[in-house]
Amino acid sequence: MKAISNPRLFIAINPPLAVRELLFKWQSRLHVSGLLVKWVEKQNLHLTLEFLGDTEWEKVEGLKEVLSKAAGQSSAFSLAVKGMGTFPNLKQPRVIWMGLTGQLEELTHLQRNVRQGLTEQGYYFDKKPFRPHLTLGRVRDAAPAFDRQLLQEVFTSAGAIDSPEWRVERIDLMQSELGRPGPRYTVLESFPLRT
Ligand code: 2AM
Repeated sequence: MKAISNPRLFIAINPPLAVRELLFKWQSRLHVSGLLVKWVEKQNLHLTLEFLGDTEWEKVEGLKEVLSKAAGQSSAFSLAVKGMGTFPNLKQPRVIWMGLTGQLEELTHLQRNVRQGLTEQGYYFDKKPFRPHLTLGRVRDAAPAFDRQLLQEVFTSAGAIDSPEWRVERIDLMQSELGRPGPRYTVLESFPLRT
């Protein structure tokens, strides 16, 4: 039975377990940084293409059509994890993320197709450029005591890694249910890219 309240939705690329294991290892290198971080759980690590937020159930079928079309207009591509950083900056880190390398143009093309399809359906997004990343954690309290040098060192070594590529062959419409101890993400439907 469908829940009555509006689902909170986003569109994501979910990397395979081997990639999530790698991200998890990098998370653990920052555990001694002194930052108080809510780390993203291993099963939840993902790349967000678009965040939709609360969406009426009645709109979900239309949304699926848009996503199916956008995915079908994009070819499968390869990505690998590389680099680490913080939003908005290293001085006041709020989000700790890992970056990507590989076929980034294809990724950007896919994200543009998704956004365009959604915009045509009346969804609105702010104009911030797409900065593909995999969020590792969100800083709860940027205590002045955190070890910025350690952070910088870990970021530098993450910039030099040679991680295995994975093939992105689908995008997922995700539901996020907020709760304690953290959010629960469910794949509502997957949409294959052109292979
Ligand atoms: P992220 O990709 O930087 O982690 C699900 O909540 C996902 O949607 C998160 O991973 C999050 O960002 C992304 N997102 C983007 N805008 C958001 C917002 N206003 N509220 C919550 N999540 C948002």
